[in-house]
Amino acid sequence: MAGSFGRSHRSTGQGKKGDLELERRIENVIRWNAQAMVLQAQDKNLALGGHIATYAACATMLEVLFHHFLRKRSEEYGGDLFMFQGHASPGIYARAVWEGRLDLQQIADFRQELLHGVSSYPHPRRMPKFWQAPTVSMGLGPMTAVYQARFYKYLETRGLKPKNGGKVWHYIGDGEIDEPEIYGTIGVASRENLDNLIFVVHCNLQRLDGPVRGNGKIIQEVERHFYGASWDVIKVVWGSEWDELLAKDEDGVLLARLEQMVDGDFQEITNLDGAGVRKKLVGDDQRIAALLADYSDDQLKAMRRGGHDALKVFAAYEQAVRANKPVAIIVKTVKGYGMGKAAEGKNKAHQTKDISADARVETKNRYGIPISDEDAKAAKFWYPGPEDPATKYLLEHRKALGGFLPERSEDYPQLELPEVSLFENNSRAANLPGARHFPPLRP
Ligand SMILES: Cc1ncc(C[n+]2csc(CCOP(=O)(O)OP(=O)(O)O)c2C)c(N)n1
Ligand SMILES: [Mg+2]
Repeated sequence: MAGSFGRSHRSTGQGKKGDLELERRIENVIRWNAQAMVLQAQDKNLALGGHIATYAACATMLEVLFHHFLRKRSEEYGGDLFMFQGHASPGIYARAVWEGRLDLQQIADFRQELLHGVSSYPHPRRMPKFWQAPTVSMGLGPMTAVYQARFYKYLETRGLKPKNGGKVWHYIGDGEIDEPEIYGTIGVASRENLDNLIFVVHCNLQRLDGPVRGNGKIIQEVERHFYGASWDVIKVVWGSEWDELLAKDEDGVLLARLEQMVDGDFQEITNLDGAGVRKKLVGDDQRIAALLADYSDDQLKAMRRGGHDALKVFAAYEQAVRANKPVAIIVKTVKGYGMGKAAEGKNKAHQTKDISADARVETKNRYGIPISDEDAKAAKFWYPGPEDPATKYLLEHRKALGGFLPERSEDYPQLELPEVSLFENNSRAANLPGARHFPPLRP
């Protein structure tokens, strides 16, 4: 779908219009290089591991954020904090190379830090000028995000930070959402009215070793938890292709069928061909058959989930940044989206770290990467040059949002710490009658 869309950052006059075609091209280039990074590490037979399927599923979500929403700190703006599923790091690195912030050798040595390669996950200690916040230990990131958003408010209400905005964006997997720290802390966010906090719950229906629910519906469950905790909830379930079809469904028969289907059914649908999808949707209800009659099998197969549609994702973010409460955006995707038959929607997608030579060539062609088949088999990186419209678009959009992110700055007011002697046992209270004296702590 071509056309332009976009926001004008009404509050600041920043931000640029979107071009769907160019954004798709940019995303494909980043997808290719992210995958190549993991495959090159894999091809060295060093048992380095790495993840392809997670970034493949959330690439569109992240790209819409980078092109249109994630704003860097400036004189006028408090700055956004970017926290995400750390095992999707290859996509962030692949973008940073294009932006000229990392070099090719650093990603060629992904996870080989003794060779100065980039770290596996967001480690601010390992890459102190790059990563803003650590994530990956599942559950700890979201909890930290709640308290970080609260801390920004704390600073603002005490006049220590100007009230000039700044959002905490945190992406959370649907497997991760089961970690008890998350539902244990989201109440803090609504109680403290943290309108600077956005959670994007990435529901690809799979965790490390299989379905998240299978016999239930994770998106409904997550929605109930966040509504119950008084958050705003926005769901991004279907791609634009479904709009017309669902509008025609005046009796709600198709909707009822979709509601009935559990996550295991949706996993199955991802693995069926177009005729199979039709059969599964229709069941024995001829009213649904009639609704689908105008759609070819190929069309049915190509109907996307919401998280793979930049327009739907954009619309959700646009609403979220205007909310006056914490917001959870629940986004449905397919794990391993775009990786082809080897991994897309397969229960083993998370563990897919290698891809056959033929599949590499097939992916390269599908993403429109102009390299030879031989280079594709060797998982070579490829980026457009500086004069390419895609490069210009990517850089201009970041410029309009204040600069590159993630980027960690050491430019902040330093607090002078008191001497350790302050804690010696010589306070007035310690000398009062009746005070208990403890032996000094051993170092
Ligand atoms: C506390 C903890 N336990 C286990 C892991 C290992 N681990 C990394 S990713 C992952 C599965 C993540 O599934 P999900 O949150 O659904 O993310 P997806 O990759 O599907 O987007 C696990 C178990 C971890 N990082 N942290
Ligand atoms: Mg998942």
